[in-house]
Amino acid sequence: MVSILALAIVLTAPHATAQIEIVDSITVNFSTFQGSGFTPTPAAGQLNSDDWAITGFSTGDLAFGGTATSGDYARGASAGGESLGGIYAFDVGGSSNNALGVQASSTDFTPGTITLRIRNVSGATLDQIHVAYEVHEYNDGDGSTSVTFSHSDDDLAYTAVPSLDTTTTGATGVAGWSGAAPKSTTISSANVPDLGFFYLRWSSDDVVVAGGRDEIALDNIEITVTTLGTPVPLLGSRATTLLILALIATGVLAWAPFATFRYPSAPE
Ligand SMILES: [Ca+2]
Ligand SMILES: [Ca+2]
Ligand SMILES: [Ca+2]
Repeated sequence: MVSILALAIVLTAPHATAQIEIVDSITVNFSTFQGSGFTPTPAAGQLNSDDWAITGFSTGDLAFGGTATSGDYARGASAGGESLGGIYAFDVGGSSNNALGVQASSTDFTPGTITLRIRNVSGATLDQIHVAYEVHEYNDGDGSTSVTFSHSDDDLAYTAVPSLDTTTTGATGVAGWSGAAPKSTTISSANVPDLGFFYLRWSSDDVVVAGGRDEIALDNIEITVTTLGTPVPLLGSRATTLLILALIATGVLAWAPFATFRYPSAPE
């Protein structure tokens, strides 16, 4: 179905940046990520640094819009079972099911953060933001690692969501990926103005240091937002308005009192 609101947004939203634009539901599944680094103009296998900022690696921090295409930031694609610290495109199972993954080390990501920046171009103020994601673990070391979530509207003050905290298994188990641990939360009263940013952050650190660190990976990040405010007015003649209302009533068109983000930049 066609969303009238989505159409209005497509027609009116500014497109000044390569960042997340608004149309409909989004799932970031890293299907084309190959662990080849981060730039604001990503090539195949890279992620867009306009969307991602990372701290905690010995190579140095990655700010939004920065470039990091070597060392810790570009460990490539892997099935897991690594020990060299850095960011990988881990195949966590299924058919080429890559995820955004980290192998931590004593100097990498202990602690560290991965932050995803989204931009509201809905034309309205965001009310609720629903976030769902998967945490995967590869328990190839006796250590255990935390993965926690927080969010911010200014990239300075972050609000933790302790109910989403997770920790990888301690004693080494059977080699392989654990399967997804699904997490989700709804951020109420987000109050992000039109053209404002919002930040989703995953943090990690050692919980137990013993005989090697597990790999962790994020996948299938779903973001859905609800906007406050006035519906988009129906434009045109009375006849046109009545036609649109009729199409809505019959289900041909959907009046969407919400809007969601998508990624326009293909590498994600
Ligand atoms: Ca994936
Ligand atoms: Ca472990
Ligand atoms: Ca490992």
